[in-house]
Order: sequence, then structure tokens, then C-alpha cells
Amino acid sequence: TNKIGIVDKWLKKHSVAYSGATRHPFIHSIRHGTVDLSSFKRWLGQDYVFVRASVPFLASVLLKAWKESDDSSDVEVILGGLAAFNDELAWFKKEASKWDVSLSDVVPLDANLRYCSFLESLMSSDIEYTVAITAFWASETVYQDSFAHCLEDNSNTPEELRETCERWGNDGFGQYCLSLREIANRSLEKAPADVVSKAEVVFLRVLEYEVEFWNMSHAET
Ligand code: HMH
Repeated sequence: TNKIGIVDKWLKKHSVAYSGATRHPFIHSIRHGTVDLSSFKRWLGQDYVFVRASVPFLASVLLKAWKESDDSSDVEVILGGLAAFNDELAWFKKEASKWDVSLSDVVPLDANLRYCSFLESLMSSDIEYTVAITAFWASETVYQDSFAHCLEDNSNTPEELRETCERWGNDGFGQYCLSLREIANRSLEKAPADVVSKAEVVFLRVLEYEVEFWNMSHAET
């Protein structure tokens, strides 16, 4: 587990794209305490829709792990992820009421719909477990890294946004992302070259979709 894995190499190779997703102006504005609250509320409503759409995607990853993985602990880590989504959905409802955001009225914006369709395309049985788990690791890790950045000692995150940042920036979530990274690395190590290339492309696409997702926070609509 200490050896340098394939995704670790990608994080280095694509560090500019990765920073683009994890050090977005929206994240900087939270960290600097200058965030526009209407942007925050827009992100909150859109992310609720996204997390709901992530549940069937993660269920498809669970099914692939059960069928394709040679390590039974993968299923347990993924099941933990599904449990975390369940908690997250309850948290979104609580947080939305705190900010007067009506979740039932949220209209998914284009970037959100595109990201959700992308996840849906990865649910196909043609998509290998290795590719799907890599995508999932990437999306969770972008949130973990972004929000952990807002909790660093020299950050100026407003008190009322700290709970949001802690949701994804806490150490437990960080450990969970490391477990996903180990699963992705192990799976990639055993995969044929064409599957590894596909997973790298999917990793880069996740980073792009994450940037587009953050961009929605300052959308005009
Ligand atoms: C857009 N990416 C987006 N939303 C999330 N909640 C996560 C990743 C992490 O679950």
C-alpha cells in the first residue's frame, strides 16, 4: 500500500487539471471568506440533485465489485460509501432548510445534467469495474481535497460554512478516499493496458465535470 500506484502517477502527470478542480475560484472564495451566499446556495441545491443521481451509479459500482473484484473488502468500502450518501442526503435537507433553499424546486443546470449523464453512461455493464471505481475515487477525492483546503489553519472560512467543509474535509472522509485510492490502484495494476488508458481518460473527464460543476455556482440562471 506504500508503493506508488497508477493514480498517484496520474495526479502528478495531470497536476494542473487536478488543481483546476480542487482549487477552483468558488473554493478559494469559501476559504477566503468572500463567498457570495447566493452562489453557495446554488451549489447546495445543485449538489443535492447530483448526490441523488450518484446513488444508482455507486450501486452499479457495488454490483461490479461483487462480480469482478477479487477482494471482498471492496464491497464493504463501497457499501460504506452508499451509507455516506444516505447521511449526506439527510444533511442536505437540514442544510437547505438552514439557508432557505427549497430542494424540491431545484432545476438541474446543464453542467449538472451533463455530469449525471456521464455517470449514467458509466453504469453500463460494458464499463469495467476498474474504470468505474477510478471515476468514483476521482469525484470523491476532488471534494475531499477541495473542502479540506477550506479547513487549513490559514484559511478564513466563515463559521456558517465550516460544517459543509467538514462534511467532505474531515479526516474520516480522507481515510475513505485513501481506501478508494488503494482499490483503484490495485484494480488498475491488474488491468490490461487498454482498460488503464480508458480509466485515465475517465479520470480526466471527471476533473473537467467537477470544474464545470463549480462553475455553476456563479451561473446567471
Ligand atoms: C459534484 N462531486 C460533486 N458532488 C459531490 N457531492 C461529490 C463529488 C462528492 O460526493
